[in-house]
Amino acid sequence: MAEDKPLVGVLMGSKSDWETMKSASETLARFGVPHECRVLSAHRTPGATVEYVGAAEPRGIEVLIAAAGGAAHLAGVVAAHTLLPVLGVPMESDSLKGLDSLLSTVQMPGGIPVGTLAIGKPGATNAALLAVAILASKRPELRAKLRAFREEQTAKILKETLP
Ligand code: RP5
Repeated sequence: MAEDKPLVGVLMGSKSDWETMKSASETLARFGVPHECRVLSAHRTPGATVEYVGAAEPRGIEVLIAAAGGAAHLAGVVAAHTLLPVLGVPMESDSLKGLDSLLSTVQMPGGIPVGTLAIGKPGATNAALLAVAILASKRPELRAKLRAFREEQTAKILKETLP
């Protein structure tokens, strides 16, 4: 892409989320979208989280992805501090398999939206694809890449054979 400054910030509450969230980073990289990945927690680093989010838009970031698990407040806190679109990815948790993360990310009270994706890796991948779609609305070259990706995916499925 023409831009080289990050357009997407991928935040996660813990390094332990990276195994899942690297799918978001890999997907953004596949589309050539400049992005940055950071560990920032709503609970453990509240001040640094708010500071990062406040600086994101002035630095040119256009979409934020926020992943967290358990009592997952990160995406909501991020959304409370920015006008940028925030995509939430609930992490699978040991105790409740991510249902806790899903509900605490998706059930935002009216007024502060978080676009919440599926639990775990599919959500991480789809958050990146949705970020690409948001960025593509004013970048024709990215829209063409997204169309090619869909066509490739369709062709792959149609080629599947069963034993
Ligand atoms: C959340 O707690 C993180 O997003 C992570 O999914 C979960 C567990 O974190 P660790 O105890 O592995 O650091 O804040």
